[in-house]
Amino acid sequence: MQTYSVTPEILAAFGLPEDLPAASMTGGHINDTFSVQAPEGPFVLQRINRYVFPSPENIMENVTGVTDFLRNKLAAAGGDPDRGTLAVRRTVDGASFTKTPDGEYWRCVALIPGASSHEVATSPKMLTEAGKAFGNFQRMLADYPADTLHEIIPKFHDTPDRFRQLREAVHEDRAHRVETVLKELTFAATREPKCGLLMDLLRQGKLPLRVTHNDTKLSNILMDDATGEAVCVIDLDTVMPGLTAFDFGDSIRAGATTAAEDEADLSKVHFDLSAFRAYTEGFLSAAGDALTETELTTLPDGAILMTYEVGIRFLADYLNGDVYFRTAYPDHNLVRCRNQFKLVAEMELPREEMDQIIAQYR
Ligand code: GN1
Ligand code: MG
Repeated sequence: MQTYSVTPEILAAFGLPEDLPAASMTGGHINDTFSVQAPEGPFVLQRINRYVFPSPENIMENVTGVTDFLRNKLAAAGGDPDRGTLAVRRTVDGASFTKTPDGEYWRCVALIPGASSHEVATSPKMLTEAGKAFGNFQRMLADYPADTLHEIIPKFHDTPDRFRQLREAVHEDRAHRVETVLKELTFAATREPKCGLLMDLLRQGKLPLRVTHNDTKLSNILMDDATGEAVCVIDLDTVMPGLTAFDFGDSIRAGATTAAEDEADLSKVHFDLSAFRAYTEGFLSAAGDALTETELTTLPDGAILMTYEVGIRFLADYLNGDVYFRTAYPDHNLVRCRNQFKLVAEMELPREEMDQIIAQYR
């Protein structure tokens, strides 16, 4: 796999000293991320993955549009725009990204000091804070002009279409791995008949389209190191019109679990109902009033479907030869798939309990 590094030209483009050493930051599965310490403060530099995002220009238009909007709202409410949302640094020419001679796109945001992201929740409070952060994010963007947003990845959370892509990957069997995943394919196929629930309700006009984040995993929130409170929602690449159940569901997938997304020992991977409760409390306290009855009742469906969906995406990428998600070892995507399917199986059981929790906090 090709590796990329921060060059003096990239630093110069953003008006930063050309000799700053860059440290690699790990975490995301898609972009390449580095931090630098400039005399005026710390910054994050990121190469946008062009395989996943064919139009980085459109991403940056969305990201600057949304962050400028949030900055104004936060300032008007007496908040701190530099902590409440990302500050996109412009290049010396005033652009929101720079393009290197080899055609790669790089962007730069100010690093928010004293705050970190977390792969796994270490306390219920962390999840309540995460819920508040994404609930607020959705509420603050409720009057964002949605028609000005580019649809960055069409059908991003269209689960039936993701299943179609899995079927295509099976058919092509590019990495010659189909024989080794028959059990996983059966698990996926058994649930396919029900995977269109949210898209069907959307098509029937029973669920409203909102401006959503679409990648609401716990690690896409910065938490204050001192107070444990949520500071800021990050990774705005997939902000697009979407459903509340996508954002709620993807957070439950990533937060209401007892292990990391790529834990290979499945005996450690469990759906954690108390974590579901903690997140729901935070999310509904921030976004609850604005949600319709059908949105509220489909939140648990969102949790199951987002977990199923990313599971089949990991599986499809495994079959395609690991071309989309960054992997650290040959079976990494398969391990992630099995981990997510284990969660799906456990999430399908306590439906009544989930409904009760939602009823309690709405
Ligand atoms: C990717 O960018 P990152 O690593 O936060 C993916 C999400 C998946 C997630 C699984 C653009 O998110 O959809 O849920 O991995 N983002 C994209 O960890 O495909
Ligand atoms: Mg991302």
